[in-house]
Amino acid sequence: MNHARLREINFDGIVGPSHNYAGLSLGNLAATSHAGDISHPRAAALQGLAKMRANMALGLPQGFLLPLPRPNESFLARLGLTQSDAAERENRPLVAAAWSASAMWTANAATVSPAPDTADGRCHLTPANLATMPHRAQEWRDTKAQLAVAFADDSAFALHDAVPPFFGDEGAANHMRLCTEHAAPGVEVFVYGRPGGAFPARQSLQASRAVARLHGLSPERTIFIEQNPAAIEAGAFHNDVVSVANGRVLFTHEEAFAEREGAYEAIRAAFPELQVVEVPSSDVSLAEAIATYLFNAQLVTLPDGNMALVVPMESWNSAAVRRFLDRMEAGNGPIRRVTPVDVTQSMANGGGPACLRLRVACDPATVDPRFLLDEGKADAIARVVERHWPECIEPSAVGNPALAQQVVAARAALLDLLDLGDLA
Ligand code: SUG
Repeated sequence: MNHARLREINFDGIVGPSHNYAGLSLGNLAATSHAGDISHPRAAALQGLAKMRANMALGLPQGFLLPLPRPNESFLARLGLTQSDAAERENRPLVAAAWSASAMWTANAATVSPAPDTADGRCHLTPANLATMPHRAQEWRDTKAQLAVAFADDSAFALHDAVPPFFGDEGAANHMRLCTEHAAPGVEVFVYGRPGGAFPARQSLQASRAVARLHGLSPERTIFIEQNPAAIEAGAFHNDVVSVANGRVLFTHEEAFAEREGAYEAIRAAFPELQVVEVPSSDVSLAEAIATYLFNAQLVTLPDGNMALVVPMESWNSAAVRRFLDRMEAGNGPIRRVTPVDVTQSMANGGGPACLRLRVACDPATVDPRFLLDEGKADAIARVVERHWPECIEPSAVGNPALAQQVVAARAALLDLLDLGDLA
């Protein structure tokens, strides 16, 4: 099979009109510390679009995925609730779950194994069951429906069901791929958490193994490594909060993995070309890395072959992180360029630049073009967002029928614009 046309496309989640701060994710310190804040869905969606445009300006292909239908009435109905039950304090988190715009973090939409890695030579996608958090566990069927439209070409793609929910799976956020080039077979690294700590370990080893089997990955090029329990304890609820990979490079915090040396050795044994760019705790503490989301950056290969790191403003504005980044840019390592982006609305819920995108290495011609972005489409989406997305949402407004109507109408206007009414 000839994979010469493969390119990495980042599919960013368009931030949905119900974006709010309900504090639903135990162990996600940003989200729990912003619980009850007033959110700004319109600004959030425009920040997301600006990030997509900045990546296109770097010469990178860009796609997007849609917000899921919210509020999710059938989720509430199955719990014996209606919107007005938000008035009762104990029901509020469940009603807020039905309103959550959490599908914006498409790094949790699915695990993706590009065609050169799989037994049948197709790109395999498994939607993540997101079983650990109730507000996220409702996502995967609608996500799958959307992936089925975007990647409908079954000579190029294979789309699976999520793995059964007793095995928590968080998708690409706990998965990394190393390769010399996209067209060549890569080494896929699954990072799981050991349960039993103060915060949930969302990714189970069983789920990672199931995804690897479903995708037909070769055992010699598949690695399972354990996340450092201390990192989960410190708020790294996904591995992509403490490390990111691209091409031959693993950019990681010193404390990301349970057995640091063992992890590097295992990867190197399967992928001798590995280049580790490790940030020592003495330069950036684990707490600072998590607070600033330095590793929740997009590590991308530019058209000239150099790598750039797209970091959140919170990293850029941290003195310790900035010192490290300045040194890295001036050095002779593989990452020579750093660009900051403002995604503060998403960051306040624990979602940085890397959470907002799902990487799919594929032939762009095999993707439904309705999911691919260009400047004209970005302008048109921005106009719909400016016109329909709520300016702000107060926590007490979650459950409000008029706001619910606005949220439903806003998504419908977006689907209409993009000719994606089949996903209504
Ligand atoms: O699952 N936050 C998301 C953030 C996901 C970040 N994704 C990656 N690291 N890839 C989560 O914890 C907060 C929603 C709220 O509390 O209202 C939330 O779901």
